[in-house]
Amino acid sequence: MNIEQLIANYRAAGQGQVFAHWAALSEIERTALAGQAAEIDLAEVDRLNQSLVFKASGGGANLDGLAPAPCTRLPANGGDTAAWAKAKELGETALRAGRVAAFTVAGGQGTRLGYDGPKGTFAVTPLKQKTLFQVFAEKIKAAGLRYGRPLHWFIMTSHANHAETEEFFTTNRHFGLDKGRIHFFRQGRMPAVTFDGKIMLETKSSLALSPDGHGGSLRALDRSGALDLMKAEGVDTLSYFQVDNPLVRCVDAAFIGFHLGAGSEMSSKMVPKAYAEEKVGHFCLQDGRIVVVEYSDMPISMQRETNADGSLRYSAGSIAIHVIDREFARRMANGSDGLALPFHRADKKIATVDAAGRAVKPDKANGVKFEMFVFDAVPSARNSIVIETARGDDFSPVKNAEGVDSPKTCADDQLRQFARWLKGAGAAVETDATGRPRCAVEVSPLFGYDAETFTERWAALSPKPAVTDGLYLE
Ligand code: UD2
Repeated sequence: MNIEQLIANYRAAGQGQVFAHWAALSEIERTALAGQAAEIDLAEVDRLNQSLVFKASGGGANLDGLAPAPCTRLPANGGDTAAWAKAKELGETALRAGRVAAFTVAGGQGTRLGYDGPKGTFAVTPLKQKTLFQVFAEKIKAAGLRYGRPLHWFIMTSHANHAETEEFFTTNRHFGLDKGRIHFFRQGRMPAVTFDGKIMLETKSSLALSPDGHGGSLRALDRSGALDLMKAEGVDTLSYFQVDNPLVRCVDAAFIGFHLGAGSEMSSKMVPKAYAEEKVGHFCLQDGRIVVVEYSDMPISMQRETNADGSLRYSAGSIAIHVIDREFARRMANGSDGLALPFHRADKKIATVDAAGRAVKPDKANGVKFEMFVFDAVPSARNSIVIETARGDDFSPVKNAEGVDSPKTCADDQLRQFARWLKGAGAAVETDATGRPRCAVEVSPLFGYDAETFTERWAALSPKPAVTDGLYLE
């Protein structure tokens, strides 16, 4: 499309302000701005303005007829031990057949942590200070060795962190993984709009663009050719997790087995919420379908509702770990069958320029960003299931610089896990009342990545090392 046509389209859509400083721009700046403007789907922006921005309710979640979702309990909490064993076997068969790939969403901006760099490059382990990416790489490598099939690993980045992420892997020689099996691709971007629906500029020659949310991963998998690559490689199942959670079992045979056994298109893990106000989504049932209601969308009174025994009624917390069927991702991505992820509105402080082109740093929200959430695909999935996992085995994210979900709480949770494995294998470990060992130890995922693999390796060690400060098992 030529530039005159592009500008005319923007004017016709009531978005001519995007080119307000055109006359003052250099040729290079004009090309950059036009390139970004051409990326935007103006009809989509208009639909979002009508449905989310101009509505006083801002498109809040539908809470009609919600009930807690059914879920498969852990054997320790009354689940069927034989069903778990069967699921594990089924998952292991799929892993041995090379049907499963790991998938990390790493496109977020990580503003809360205050870390300036791709979040996956943040150091998290207690002793060796391994980065999030290294922890995942070692878990993925260990699973490949155990099942005799190296896994493909898909990593979604953003425009802002793509190059730096790739470079980090190159510098670290892909942590010993086959680089031909690591696939980076960028997620899409959405423009921010003012409260009256006008697309905002970040500078005179650039739009205020931001990542389209982790839900953008489904579109990005499709657009980037990742789904076709998976098909060609015989991969039909994606093990999805977030970059901020080093405790996650990157591939979990039992979870994969439950998903495949149920003929599910998208399955989820849950942990019982630690307390009513915990900031996780809730698995609920609505019109016979499983849905996820984000914490910010569920009234606090509802989050505090209890059962007769005092336990939380909506206790199934979403920890953003899913198994996704490849062809389901494709259907959701291209909107066939009328399926498409909805956008959510987030009011934010957005750096912009004033009419004279001067930079403006607002001190309160001045615009709206649009994001898709991957869990909004759950209700569209056939036979969706939710299984329980133990928090200590799957979830301790790093989100904030201090307090809850911080580097400190995450390192402590890793230490507790290592101590549990050691104790379970018969080693003497001194711990405090919370199960945190008195000395700093670390277990490489290549030594053991769950209680079972750890116990096997520990049993084979002779002589066994004393559990003292600085013990590293690799
Ligand atoms: C998310 C879930 C919450 C709970 C929690 C568990 C939402 C809205 N809420 O909360 O219910 O499951 O996680 O930890 O998701 N990301 C991208 N691209 C984007 C935005 C995010 O890749 O455009 C990635 C990001 O890198 C991170 C993950 O998605 O790995 C989570 O993003 P977040 O920190 O915005 O989610 P949070 O903590 O609000």
